[in-house]
Amino acid sequence: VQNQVRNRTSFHFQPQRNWLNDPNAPMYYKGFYHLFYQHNPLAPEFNRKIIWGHSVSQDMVNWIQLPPAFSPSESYDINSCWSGSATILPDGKPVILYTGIDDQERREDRSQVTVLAVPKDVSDPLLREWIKPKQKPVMVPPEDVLHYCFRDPTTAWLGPDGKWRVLIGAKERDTRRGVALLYHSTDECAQWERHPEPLLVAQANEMLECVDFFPVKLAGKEGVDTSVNNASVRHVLKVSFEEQIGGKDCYVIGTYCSETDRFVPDSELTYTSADLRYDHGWFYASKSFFDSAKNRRINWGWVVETDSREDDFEKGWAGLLALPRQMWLDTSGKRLMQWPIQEINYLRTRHVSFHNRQLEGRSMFEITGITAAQADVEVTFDLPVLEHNARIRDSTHIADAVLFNYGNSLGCVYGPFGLLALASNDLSEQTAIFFKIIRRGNGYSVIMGIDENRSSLRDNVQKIPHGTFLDVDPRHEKISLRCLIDHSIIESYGAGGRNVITSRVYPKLAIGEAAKLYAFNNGTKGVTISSLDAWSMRNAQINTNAI
Ligand code: DQQ
Repeated sequence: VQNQVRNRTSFHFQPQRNWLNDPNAPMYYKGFYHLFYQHNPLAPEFNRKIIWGHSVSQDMVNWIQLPPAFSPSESYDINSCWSGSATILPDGKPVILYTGIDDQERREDRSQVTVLAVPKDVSDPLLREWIKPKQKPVMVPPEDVLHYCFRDPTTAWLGPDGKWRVLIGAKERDTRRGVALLYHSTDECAQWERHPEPLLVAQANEMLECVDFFPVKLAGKEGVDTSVNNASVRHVLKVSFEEQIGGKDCYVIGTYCSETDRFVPDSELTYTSADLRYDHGWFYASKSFFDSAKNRRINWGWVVETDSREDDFEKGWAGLLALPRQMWLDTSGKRLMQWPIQEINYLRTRHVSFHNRQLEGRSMFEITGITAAQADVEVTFDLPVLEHNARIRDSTHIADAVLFNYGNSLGCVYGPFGLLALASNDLSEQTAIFFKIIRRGNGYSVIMGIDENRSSLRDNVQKIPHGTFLDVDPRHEKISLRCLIDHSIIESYGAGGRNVITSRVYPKLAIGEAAKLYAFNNGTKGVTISSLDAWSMRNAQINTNAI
């Protein structure tokens, strides 16, 4: 029943109704995963009284909705409770630091401050009630940063000197540079003192939103607690910066010295397409946490609606979270890997599978036997020996927009090939998740893209091609793809999670049982599907039950 509501998802996290944006303070506590989120409970749009929604789960797949954790109540947060993070103290008690918007009359005068919150009853595994124990904020914007650009405290970590550290994203008043300010606390997050040096100074006039900072192991998929720092880890610093359309979660990998509190990234953030990104589609304001129950680092990100405000009011909801993704360092050490947590597989039901099927040039076939609007698909493509062929395009002369546009690449040799998801009977609606091979320099590169252009017959929906270079060498590796299709969202993981693209689409015809799935090849050369496994996905219980 749930997914019959227009374009509503069936296994992605969202409140029952109205508005959601950033995920906040994910944590594991006494057998439960807790997830908080920026929420307007009154309408499917962002407003000036954002509260913290709160849900709990035992598997991060099915969620129970609890009463909101924080609402504006004090002079320091009366105009919204904005984003923040949780920290588990050594005695096991959690604390939360979040952003309060204070009580100044005029919007431009309002300050962003840091608020401390603690559970009322730590013996309650559901942490139903939270209190704000302080009469005043624990941090206010310093003189040299803009009072309206000082927000989103990270999870705190403990240094070898016994002091806690936390980062706040800010923008300098004079230079307008984005900075990640570092603070120290000697008393378990209740009082904070600014460290003279920011951990990161961005060479751009961008406010750094929702900064995240955490260690990753040099080898293996295991995660570590945020306070771990030794020779077996590196550190990741992620910033979210807004753009005209949507926003980007970009990151750098580097070395963090706890003694000097210096972070030396391997590369600089450039604020261009050269930066490492968690996701090349719609994915913003993400936040990770260490899951101590299963020793892994998990990241949650917000996926915005890209239909119109009118559509959101008609639907009665707006905003969802991408599936929780486990993150670890790639064996190259140069990027993170991401993969939906294994618990998502519990939703898999009806299964179809085949091996070694030829996908001729300019051909397509339907993948039947599953619910194509609600599916998990894993496919691996095997390429023929690449011939030196002048018609393999050379990317250096082509702008990104063309490069990643599937409609413009019909003349290619190797690709575009891939999946057509959420396709209508007459193919007037379809979303292509595709690969194509181009010649670049002396070698070959694989482009992974998603083209939303034909995803919906509706107007007033943003339809954008997304794409990136897939980090594989097509002469030596097969090309694998996993797509999680859920009515109005498609999450695509290339090469086992080296590159990810999340897309929003709002089909009018390709809904429910009418939606179809195809494998296609628009290139002139054939490719082989060495394996394809597709499953129908069950509905998850997402906040359908409230306590
Ligand atoms: N959303 C929050 C802010 C944050 C922004 C407000 C990022 O705290 O900077 O809802 O999406």
